Amino acid sequence: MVVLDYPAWLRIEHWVNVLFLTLLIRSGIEIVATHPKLYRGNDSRPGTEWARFTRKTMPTDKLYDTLDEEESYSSLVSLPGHKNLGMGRHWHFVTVIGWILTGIAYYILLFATGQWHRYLPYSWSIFPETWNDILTYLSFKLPPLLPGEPLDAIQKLTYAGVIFLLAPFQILTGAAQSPAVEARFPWYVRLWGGRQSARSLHFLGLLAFLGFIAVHLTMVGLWGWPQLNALMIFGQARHLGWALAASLAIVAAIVVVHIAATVWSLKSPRSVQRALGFVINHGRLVALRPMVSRQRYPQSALSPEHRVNGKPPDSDDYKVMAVHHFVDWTLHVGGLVEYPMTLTLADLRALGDKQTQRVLHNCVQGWSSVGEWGGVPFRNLVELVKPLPQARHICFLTMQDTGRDEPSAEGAGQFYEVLDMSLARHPQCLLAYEMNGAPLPIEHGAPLRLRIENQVGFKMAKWISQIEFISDYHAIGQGMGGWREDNVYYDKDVEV
Ligand SMILES: Nc1nc2c(c(=O)[nH]1)N[C@H]1C(S)=C(S)[C@@H](COP(=O)(O)O)O[C@H]1N2
Ligand SMILES: [Mo]
Repeated sequence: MVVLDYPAWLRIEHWVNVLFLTLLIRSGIEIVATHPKLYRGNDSRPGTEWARFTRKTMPTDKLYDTLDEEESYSSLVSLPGHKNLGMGRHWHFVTVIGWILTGIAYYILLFATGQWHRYLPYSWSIFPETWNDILTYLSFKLPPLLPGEPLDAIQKLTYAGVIFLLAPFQILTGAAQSPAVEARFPWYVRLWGGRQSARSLHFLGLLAFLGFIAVHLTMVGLWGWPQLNALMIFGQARHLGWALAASLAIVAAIVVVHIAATVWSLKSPRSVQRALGFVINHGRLVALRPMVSRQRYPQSALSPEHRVNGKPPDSDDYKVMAVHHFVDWTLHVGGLVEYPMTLTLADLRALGDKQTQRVLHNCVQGWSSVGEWGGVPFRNLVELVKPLPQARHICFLTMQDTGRDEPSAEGAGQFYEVLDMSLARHPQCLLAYEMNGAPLPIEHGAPLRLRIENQVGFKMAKWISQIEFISDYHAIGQGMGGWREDNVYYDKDVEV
């Protein structure tokens, strides 16, 4: 029989977990704040949310976009707080990489050392015992520990639930929100009841973790804080004073990490974006880039109202073109190509091989809609213009001047996004001029927008007027690979 003591690795894992979980919770709240509404299914139709964490009401008489719905939360609850989705995502993803790695180490050690006996019940009698324990706690008494074990029945079941169910549940519902995973395995999203159901469940998982932490701390208080604390510091219930000092020092260190992460993110978001982005993007390119979109949602899945993000060009040039159904509009395709060209909408249609795709759209903010897009497969255009070997990225330039068109946005200048060449030949990389069987509406990017279905929405530039094949993007804008990367510190490779 294994001795269920507190080996050093278990104690270290415990405190590391406190750090990671608290970082995940705060950064997770930052992500929720950007679209503080929860829905079921795949769709985020305004008014269908089952929960909301905002008092804002949206106008019904004019176009608003989902950025207008964003909430600003305090740094006390969110990392870093104050409408910083880009930073929240960086912290969430970098922490989750650490959390998963320590989790794997924890599982291995648990089973290698026999410590799993601590959590896995030996007999069905644990359930009636758990019920008795609940009654005992309710009468303000402490129930008996399981014979020869450090925990009572309900504690054992709760820890088992958190370690073997809740933690994997959060990872699985998190993965179900990755556009690359959704695009490659649509059945996996269905398994959770849809993209928004997965997001809602992920949020409920957060609440479960908060509940667990509250009960855990209460229990430690009830059963004897000094002794249990010493077990988690020294592995034995002695040197209680030193143990207290040590645990206070650890908690202080964790608080310092939180404060440092918050201040760093608020003061110098660009350097956080570069440093954490380096780690995250490498992980992503390995794990998620190979996932190619294969979505074919049925007609019946189409969202009755596809949400909008970004405000259309507010220039007379654009408006005049819109009146004439964009017959005057031209698309310039050039840069590092053998055959630069200028195409009209009619030319694009005449390219033939029109493709339609019914797909799930994921906004980085968390909302989603299902739409049908029709247009030219991007690879057809690639074959036509023949990129030179030096071409490594594609820059999509738009007619949107954000300073003029979206004055409330942080940042100004022409909206552009850069895509890696590796995505250019994806079967569902599309230059769309139609939506749901009709010409592309203005708010969705008329006359032409990009669809790249394994990525997050903001990569899919709307109102395109120019496409450039380039070797390097660092000289464009602020050099981060897109307008949103430049101005709101989003991550560049967004398979998640
Ligand atoms: N030019 C331009 N393209 C853009 C945006 C924008 O603000 N400007 N917003 C992006 C974001 S954040 C999303 S989620 C999608 C939204 O597409 P939709 O409005 O058709 O749903 O467009 C993307 N393309
Ligand atoms: Mo978005």
